[in-house]
Amino acid sequence: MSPDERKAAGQALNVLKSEIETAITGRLEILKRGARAEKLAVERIDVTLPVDDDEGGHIHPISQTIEELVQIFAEMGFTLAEGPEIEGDFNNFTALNMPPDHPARQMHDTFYLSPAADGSARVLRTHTSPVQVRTMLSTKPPIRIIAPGRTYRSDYDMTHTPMFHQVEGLVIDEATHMGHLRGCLTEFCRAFFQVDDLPLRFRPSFFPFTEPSAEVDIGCSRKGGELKLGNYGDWLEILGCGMVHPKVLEMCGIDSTKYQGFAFGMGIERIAMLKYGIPDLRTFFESDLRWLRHYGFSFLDQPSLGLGLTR
Ligand code: 2NL
Repeated sequence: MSPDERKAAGQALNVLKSEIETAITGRLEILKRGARAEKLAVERIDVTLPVDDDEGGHIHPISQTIEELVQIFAEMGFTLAEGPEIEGDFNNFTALNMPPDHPARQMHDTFYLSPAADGSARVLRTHTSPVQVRTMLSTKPPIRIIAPGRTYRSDYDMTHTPMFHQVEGLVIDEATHMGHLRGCLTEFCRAFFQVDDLPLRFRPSFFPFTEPSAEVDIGCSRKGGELKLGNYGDWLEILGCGMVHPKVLEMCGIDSTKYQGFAFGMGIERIAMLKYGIPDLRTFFESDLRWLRHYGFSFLDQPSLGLGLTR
């Protein structure tokens, strides 16, 4: 083309190019809008449809109780910690001030598994303490954790099942003391059992992993054969606790001259039975659908046990 022809053709081609671009952009926009409308139509949920939660599944009382516990402690600043159900001898016993010949080991009715490759014993954890041991070994204080989960002991009668649930808590800082322990557990028990003036009584006790140690009772009444929680003069044991033993801190890599803290443990079935009036422990694990429909919770039920803290 001559330079003049080239100029005219170039201009015409540029116009054509921008027309094509506009057409493509316009078409793309229409296609996108169409795809979005189609996606929305497919994903549409009719929230006005009735939910039949009587025929469907239910939340097991243990799951509900764990969710409630976690919510209450989370509002107090605790973090959820979990660990394996198969544990080593060190994490389950030795680190908790129970050396191989310690008499307390026999009381645990431990399920032993085949030993690990290095010959050390492997067990089904007899409490959730090894979760705290793992946390202390892997993180620096301050520590504030709550560890709910399955635990195992070779025991089966009216009040024992070989698998049961426990929740333990651990707080480690430079100046954590028994006053903090008392306040924390009082707040928890009142929020969990929903009794504002629930009294707590701390009785001296013994655990190899805490010093001093205490067992905690909550106020109750047994008048007329009916158990009621509150300030009625009678007492019911509910949990164990204490200041973490310096030997436990040292075995878990924490300087016991700089740090101290408290720990506590309780049985989840026990507090669930108390709160929800479930009379027989063994029914928890029978998978009886009538029992589950009666004591189970709707998936629409949110644990609503906040402490009402505004912080
Ligand atoms: C109970 C008593 C308790 C603990 C558990 C604990 C854990 C670590 C260090 C020190 Cl890692 N203590 N746990 C302490 C006192 C009592 O449980 O009656 N449980 C059902």
